Amino acid sequence: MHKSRVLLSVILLGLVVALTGCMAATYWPPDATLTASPTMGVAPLDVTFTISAVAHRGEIVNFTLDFGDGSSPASGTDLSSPIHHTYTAEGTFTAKVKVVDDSSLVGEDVAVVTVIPPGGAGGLNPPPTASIDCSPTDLLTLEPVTCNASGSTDSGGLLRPEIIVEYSWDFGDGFLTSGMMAIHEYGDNGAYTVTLTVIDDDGATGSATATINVQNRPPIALFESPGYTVDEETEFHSTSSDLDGTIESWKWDFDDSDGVDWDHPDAEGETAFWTYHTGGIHIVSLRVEDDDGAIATTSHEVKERPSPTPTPPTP
Ligand SMILES: [Ca+2]
Ligand SMILES: [Ca+2]
Ligand SMILES: [Ca+2]
Ligand SMILES: [Ca+2]
Repeated sequence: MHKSRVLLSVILLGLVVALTGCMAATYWPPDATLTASPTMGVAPLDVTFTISAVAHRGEIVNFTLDFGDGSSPASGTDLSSPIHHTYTAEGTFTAKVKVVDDSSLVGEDVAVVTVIPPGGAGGLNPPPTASIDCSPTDLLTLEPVTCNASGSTDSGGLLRPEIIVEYSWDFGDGFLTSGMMAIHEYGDNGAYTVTLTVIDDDGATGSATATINVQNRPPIALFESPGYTVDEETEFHSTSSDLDGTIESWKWDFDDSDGVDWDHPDAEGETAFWTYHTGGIHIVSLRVEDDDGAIATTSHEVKERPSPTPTPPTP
């Protein structure tokens, strides 16, 4: 008898333990889901929160929603209506909802909202990076150099498009232009710094430079050779030119019996005069120097003019 009572007690105890275990297994806190829309935007940012919750036992009796920005939490019993909140300050905020069931068990969820300042201030708009590629970088005056900015990039930052809206160029000689590509010809020699400035859609700027070495273009030596008459003074006129400057000196060699010595020219000046005392073909040389010291020479034959036919005496 005692034995069976003990057995019964053991069985009962076992049932209680099993039942308690089952009840404990159903005593889960409610599942909560918090959704924010939008999750990013420019301040002031209106965000709509929706809460959904499932109670595993009983029902949800209330909720509390902390917006994470120090403002007063929202609370209530109606989970079906969305909750609106305006974030005025920039930053990243973690909103947290707590839902409570009728057994006082709490379910939680969070949603993260990122608020960026208007106008891109505050470091959230990274400035663009300018990339300059000019070719050729060594050239003559009046030859085109092409500069390309297409390697420039803009990192957009949060929610911002990565757009470079303006490319502006300063070629260092007073020539300014815009566009992703720019072409320029320098009118004078020198070492020039080309500056590219890129501007993104938020007004942030980046710049880069390149150095262009422009060489002087030498002059072109030319003169007219009208022919000469023995024992008559003949005028020789230089038609030389310098495309990127001016000609500063003209030296002539007329006497082809003693070679050419530019330290001792036979004449100087744009226009020169010489009298040949012997006929035949003579070699005339002209040496011109531009304002940058570049030199060009030319030589060619001048021929004796045929003797003019004597005018018959008028009767
Ligand atoms: Ca940017
Ligand atoms: Ca020059
Ligand atoms: Ca020149
Ligand atoms: Ca000579």
